[in-house]
Formats: sequence, structure tokens, C-alpha cells
Amino acid sequence: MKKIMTLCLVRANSQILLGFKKRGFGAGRWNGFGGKLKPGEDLLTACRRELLEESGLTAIECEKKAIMHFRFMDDTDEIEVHLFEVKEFTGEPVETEEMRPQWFYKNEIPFDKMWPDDRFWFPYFLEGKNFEGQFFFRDQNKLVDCKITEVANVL
Ligand code: 6U4
Repeated sequence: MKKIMTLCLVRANSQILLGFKKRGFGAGRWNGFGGKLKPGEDLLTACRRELLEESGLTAIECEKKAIMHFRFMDDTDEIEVHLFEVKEFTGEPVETEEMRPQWFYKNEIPFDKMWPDDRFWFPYFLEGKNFEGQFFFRDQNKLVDCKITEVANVL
């Protein structure tokens, strides 16, 4: 079964908000905010809910930027991540049980402490491009294949 997740990156004043994930999938890494859809929930609702739960921010507008497909060698389930960008929001970032938020300038993004795929697709995101990505992992630390294509519109 395919696992569908949202991922939300917030941009403000030339900075990107990332959260240090304290527990769950991807713990110990900096990442955007997001997670699995709840039953009956649509992508946009899930994106806004996860952003609020994990960072304390309320999105005014979420723009879809990418779909990324992740496969792991030891798992037949694919993870489909829908990436959204938020440029307008209300509230202030707050630390939660799951995430410790921090703003980063573009040239300070801590790729060494992020998912290994992030260094490949972040440049597309930072340049404002829409894209689709396919990633194949041997395990959570080892990315063995990666294909990213710029697209006009994300489905
Ligand atoms: P629980 O633990 O049930 O609260 P939930 O918050 O629903 O989980 P979680 O925290 O497991 O979901 O979500 C994982 C987050 O990590 C999602 O936003 C998607 C994102 N993600 C998954 N694989 C990724 C990868 N390879 N690169 C990346 N983000 C990834 O940048």
C-alpha cells in the first residue's frame, strides 16, 4: 500500500523554517513539517494541520510544489510525499514534542543532518521550480538512485 504524506516548507525574509525531528520517522534530522493524512482528509487540510501541530504556524496559503516518490529496498510500500510551500502565515514558531523549529538562510541549510535526498531537490525548491522526484533508498541512510524532473504543473 502506498503511504501518502505531506511536507511543508515555510519561507520568510529569505529564510526557510526547518524542524529538528525529535521522534518518529526521520528522528534526528532537520526536515520540513508534515506527516500522514488522517482518514478522509485531503492534502491541503493535512498540510495545514501538520504545520500547526508541529510548528505552531497557521498557513494562509499553501502552494503545491512537488510530488516525490520514495522506495526502500526492504519495503514494498512506496511513500508519496506532496511538498507544499507556505509564504504567508500567522503565528510564531514554537517547539513541540515532535519538532524544534529554526530559521535557516539558503546557504546554511544543514544537508548533512537531513534526509539524503534533500540536497538534490532543495535547489529546485529554492529556485521556485515545480518538480517530480523518484528516490530509491537501500536504507534510511543510503540513497542509491535519484531522478528529479522539473514540471510546469504539479498534479
Ligand atoms: P506520527 O509519528 O504518526 O505522528 P506523522 O506525523 O503522521 O507520524 P511522520 O512524522 O512520520 O508522520 O512524517 C514524516 C515526514 O517526513 C513527512 O512530512 C514526510 C517527510 N519525509 C519522509 N521521507 C522523507 C524524505 N526522504 N525526505 C524528506 N522528507 C521526508 O525531506
